Amino acid sequence: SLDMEGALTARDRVGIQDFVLLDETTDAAFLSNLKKRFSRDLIYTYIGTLLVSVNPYKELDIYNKKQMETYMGINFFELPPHIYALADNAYQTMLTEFDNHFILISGESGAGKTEASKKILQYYAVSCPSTTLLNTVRDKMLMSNPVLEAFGNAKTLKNDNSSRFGKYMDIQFDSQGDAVGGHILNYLLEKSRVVHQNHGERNFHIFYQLVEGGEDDLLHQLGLERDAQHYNYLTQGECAIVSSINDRNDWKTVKNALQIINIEEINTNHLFGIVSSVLHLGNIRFESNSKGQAVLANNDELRWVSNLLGVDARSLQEGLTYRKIEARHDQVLSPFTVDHAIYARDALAKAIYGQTFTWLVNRINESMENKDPSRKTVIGLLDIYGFEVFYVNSFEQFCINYCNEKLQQLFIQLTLASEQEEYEAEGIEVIPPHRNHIHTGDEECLRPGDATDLTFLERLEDKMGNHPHFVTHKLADKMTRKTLERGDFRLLHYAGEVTYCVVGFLDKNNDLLYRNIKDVSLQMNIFIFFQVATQFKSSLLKLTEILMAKEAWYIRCLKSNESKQPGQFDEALIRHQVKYLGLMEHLRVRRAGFAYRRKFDVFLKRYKPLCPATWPHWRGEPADGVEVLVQHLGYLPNEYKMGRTKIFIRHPRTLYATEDAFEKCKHELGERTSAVYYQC
Ligand code: AOV
Ligand code: MG
Repeated sequence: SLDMEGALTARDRVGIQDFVLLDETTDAAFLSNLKKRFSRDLIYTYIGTLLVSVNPYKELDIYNKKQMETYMGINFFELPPHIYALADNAYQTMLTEFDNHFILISGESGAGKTEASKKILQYYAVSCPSTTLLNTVRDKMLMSNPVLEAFGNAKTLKNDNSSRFGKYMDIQFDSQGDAVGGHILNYLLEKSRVVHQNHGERNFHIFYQLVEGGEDDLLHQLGLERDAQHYNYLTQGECAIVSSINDRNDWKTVKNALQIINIEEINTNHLFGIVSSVLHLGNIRFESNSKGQAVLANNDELRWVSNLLGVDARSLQEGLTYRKIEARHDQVLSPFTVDHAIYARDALAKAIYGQTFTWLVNRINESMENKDPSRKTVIGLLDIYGFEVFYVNSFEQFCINYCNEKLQQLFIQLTLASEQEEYEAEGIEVIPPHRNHIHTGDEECLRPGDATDLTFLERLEDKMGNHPHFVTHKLADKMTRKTLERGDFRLLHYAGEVTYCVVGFLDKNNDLLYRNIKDVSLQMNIFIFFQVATQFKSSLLKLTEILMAKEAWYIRCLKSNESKQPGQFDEALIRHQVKYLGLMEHLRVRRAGFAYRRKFDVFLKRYKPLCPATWPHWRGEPADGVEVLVQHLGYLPNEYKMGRTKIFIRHPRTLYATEDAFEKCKHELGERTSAVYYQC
C-alpha cells in the first residue's frame, strides 16, 4: 500500500536507527547503514541500548535546550537515537531502581569521547530538577571541564584537544534526582609533555593560554614574555598557534571557571606562579666548565623560579648541578655533566606540573563535595585517553593503549555476562552464543626491576617470547615481514599493532628525581612517584572494581576520518574501528538470543493502537495486555518469550513488522497518537 511505501521510504532515507533491526549482520550492511546516516548528519545509531557515535567534525544543531527537553523522560526507542536518550535512560533507571550506573565512553584518539562526556554532563545540568535554588554543585561540575582540559589536554597529531589523562567522574544524585555532588578520579597524566613535544604537537593548553591571554600586569608579575616562542618548553613541536584553538578566549573561560570552583584569588595567583615557574625552568641553560661540569649559563631564570616557588635559590642551583651522595655519616656533592643537569631540570618541571594537576583535581573535588550525607545514587562517566599510534611510540602510548585494552576486556566481560544474567533474572533460557575471544596484551611487561631499557627488553623477550601478540626484532621478519630496530618491540593490540621504542621506558617508569632535587621539592611539598606503571596498573584494577559494581551503559565513538574534516566518511578507517571495538560481535550476541526486549508496559503503551482489545486502554495487567496484543498481531510461539517484566523478541524482523504496522497505523490514527518515530 501507499502507506507501507511511505514508511519504507522514511527508513530508506535515514537508514535504520538500531542495528539490531538490520536485515543481515554483515560488515557491509553495517557500514552502509552507518554511512547513510552519517551523510544525513545522523551521527547516532543504537545497537540495542548501546550507542554508536560517529564524529561529524562540525557543529550540529542537535544539542540545544529544546532537544534536551524533547528527550527528558521519554522511552528510549521512541525518538531518534541521541546521546541525550542514553543519558536520560540511565538517569531514569537510576531513579526508579535506586542503583548506581556508569557510562563507559570508548573509541580511539579523536573519536569524540570527551565531547560526549561533556554533552552528558550538560544534559544532566539542564534536565535534573533543582530542589535548591542555588544549585552551585552543578555549575562546579560543568566548570571543572574547562579547568581540567586546560591543564590536562593538549594538541597532538591525532586531536587538537587530546586528553592526556584519564578521567572518571561520579555524579551524585539525591532521591529526588537532583545533582548534589561530584567526584573525579584522575589517571596518569602524561607529564613528559611538559618538557618534550613531538613535531606538530603542543604542550598543555594552559601554558599558551597564560602567555597569550594573561593580563599585562599578571605577566609582568610572573616575569613572562607575551610570546610562546620565547619558551623552550613551548616551541619544540613548532606549532604554538593552532587554527582551531583560541587561547585568549580559553584563558578567560578558565579564569572564570577557577572562580566558580571556589579557588581563591591567592591560590589562583599561586597556581599561575607555579605554571610560570615551569616555563622559567625550561629556559635555564647550562654550560660545561673546563672540568666538564655543568654550570648555570643564565641566572635570571633561576631567580624567577626560586621567587615563584618560594624556594632558596642556592639550594635550587645546587640541586640542578650536583648530585648528593650519602657516604656513611657524610654527604658528598658530585657535580653533574650538562646532560645530567638538563635531566634534573626536566624531572623537576614534570614533578611540579604533575603535583599541580593533582592539587587541582583535589580542589575541584572539595568544591563539588556532597555536603549532605543522606542516601544518594551515582552515575559515573568514564572518559580516558583513546588508543593511539604514532610514528614513534613510547612509554606514554604503552600505558594509554594498555588502559584501552583493559577497558575493552571489561566491556566484553560485562556485555556477555550481563546478557546472560538478564535472561536468568527474567527466567528465560537461552544457549550462550559463540564467544569471540579477543586477546589482550600481557601485563607482565609492566613489572619493575630492570637496570637499563635494553635489559628490560631482554627480560620482556624471555617472558613474552612465545606470546602470540608479542614481537621482537628477532622474530619480526618471520612473523610480520616488517623489520624492527634492536630497541623496539611490537604488541598486537586489540585495536592494531603498535611498535614501541624502548628508549626511556625505565626512566619514565621510575620517574625518579635526583636526591637533592628531591630535597628541594620537599620544601614545596612535592610528592614523588615511583614505578608509574605499577601504580597505574593498580589504579586501573581499582577502577574495574568501581565499574563492576554498577550497571553499565556504553557509548562507542568512531572517528570518521584522519584529517579532522566534516563530511568525510573514511570507510576503511571506520570498518577497522567497527571490527576492533567488537561491534559486530556485540550485535550478533544481541541477535543470537533475543534481539529485542521491552518492559511490558512500555511495549503496550507504544503498540496498543494496533489491537482493538488494547486500544485506547488496557485495563488489566500489562503482561496480559501484551499477550493479547501479540496474539492479535500473529506472533508465533517461537518468535517471542514472556519474561517476568519484559517481552523478549527473537528476530528483529518481528519487531520490524510491528513497527511498520505501527507506522501505517500512525497515519491512520493521525492526531490520536502523539508518538513520533523516524522523526529525524
Ligand atoms: P577524544 O576525547 O575521543 O580523543 P574529542 O572528544 O576530543 O575526542 O573530539 C575531538 C574533536 O572532534 C573535538 O574537538 C571536536 O572538534 C570534534 N567532535 C567530537 N565529537 C563531536 C560532536 N559530537 N559534534 C561536533 N564535533 C565533535 V583523545 O582525548 O585524543 O582519545 O585522547
Ligand atoms: Mg578526550
